[in-house]
Amino acid sequence: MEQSKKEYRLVLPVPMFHSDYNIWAVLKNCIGKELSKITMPVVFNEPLSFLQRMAEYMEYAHLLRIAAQQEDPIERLQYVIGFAVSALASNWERLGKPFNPLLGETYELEREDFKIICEQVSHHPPVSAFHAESDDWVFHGSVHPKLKFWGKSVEIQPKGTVTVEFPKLKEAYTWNNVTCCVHNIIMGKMWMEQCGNMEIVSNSGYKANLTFKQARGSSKNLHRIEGHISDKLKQKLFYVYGKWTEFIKCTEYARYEEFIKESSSKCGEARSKSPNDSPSHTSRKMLQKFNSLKVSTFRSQNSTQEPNDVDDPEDLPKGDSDVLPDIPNSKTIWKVNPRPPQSGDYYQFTMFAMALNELEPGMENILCPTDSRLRPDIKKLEQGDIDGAAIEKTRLEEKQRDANKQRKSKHAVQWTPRWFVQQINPYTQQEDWISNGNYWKRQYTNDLDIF
Ligand code: CLR
Repeated sequence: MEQSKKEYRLVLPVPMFHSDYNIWAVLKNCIGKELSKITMPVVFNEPLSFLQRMAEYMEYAHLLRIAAQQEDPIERLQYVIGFAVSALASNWERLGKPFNPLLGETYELEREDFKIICEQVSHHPPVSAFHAESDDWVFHGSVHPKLKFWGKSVEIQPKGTVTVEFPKLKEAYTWNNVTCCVHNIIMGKMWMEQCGNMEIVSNSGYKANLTFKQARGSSKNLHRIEGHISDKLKQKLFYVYGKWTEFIKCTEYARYEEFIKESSSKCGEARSKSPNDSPSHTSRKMLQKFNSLKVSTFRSQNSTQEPNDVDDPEDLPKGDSDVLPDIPNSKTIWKVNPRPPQSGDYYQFTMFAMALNELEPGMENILCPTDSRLRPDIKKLEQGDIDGAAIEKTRLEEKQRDANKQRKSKHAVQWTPRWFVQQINPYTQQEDWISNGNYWKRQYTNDLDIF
């Protein structure tokens, strides 16, 4: 055990209040609204700001260190894929709404191997920018969550790109975030999936294409990801597969093709022979498993289950399969940390999330006064004071509205973010928010009073 290892809190001060309010009663008045304009009763909130949710991308930051240590750019890309996918894992079962950050709100997090700073750079539309760094990598980007209502579900598109740079290697990787779908917002049990394509592009010439599959009513594809790594000539080099909730593995593309071919031919052979005793039984079974993951039992890792009590087959993944397919000779790039046992009473938080709002000893004196940890409404919810949180939330929102009104008057100073500037990202050639490098100088003033 390293002695210098800091210890962080393992739970929140009090367990959450389990409400059975119907979210639809609130949401039906919000159709067509921007995410930042949806005001929901605090019982639907989790005691974190969206900026702190951005910091959750960093739970598996060690993968970037491993990536930087690789000599082969293809292996580096594998770990960047691992990092990009792992960044989404904490979203599993997290259905509480984080607090909308106030304009100018910041959040910093320093851990053994990295530090990150996030700032709410725009309120309408809501844009959160972040910049994380360590000795051998930089990770930055911005997120503008766009909401779309689709009847029984809501789709959240996190617009914006993210970039990982390895300055010493002069390499950079950029990708887009996939869409997050929240189902059963009218009735039944809400659940979430991540869907769409993620393209991780590197200036090394290699590229990864990943598909986050939609469950579409069966557990077969629930949370599954599949994709490949290709080179400049579009040759597929590696096959990548897994679940954003659990793990990601890869194997040489040729091996994957071999596996598929072998399994299907053995499958054919087996059909003519006795089905159970043939030597190909195992690989045939594997292929079956691989091609159609069967529903067996609900995953037992956590107390909460994937919904099974809705009556519309469109919205009914029968549960997560607990058997996972495996292709021989695969390399595991990333595996999820198990949720803490008390997670179900604490907003389904991961261990990493539990400590995000912790005011560590000595922090009060150095923290930027706009830090999310100092938000009174979040603090109150964290302490289980729902009414107090609601009052504070309303007060902060009114305060923000007044400040905006003042800025709109002719002679007032216009709003400019303090820690980020809007610039063209050299790797994507698109407008992006880039850190001005000043935050960690820790010269904060009290001129922005948002709480
Ligand atoms: C998913 C990962 C992306 C960034 C991102 C953007 C918006 C987030 C979403 C993530 C997770 C789910 C989320 C959403 C905003 C609101 C929604 C927190 C982090 C919650 C579940 C609230 C749902 C309530 C609706 C029914 C209005 O990279």
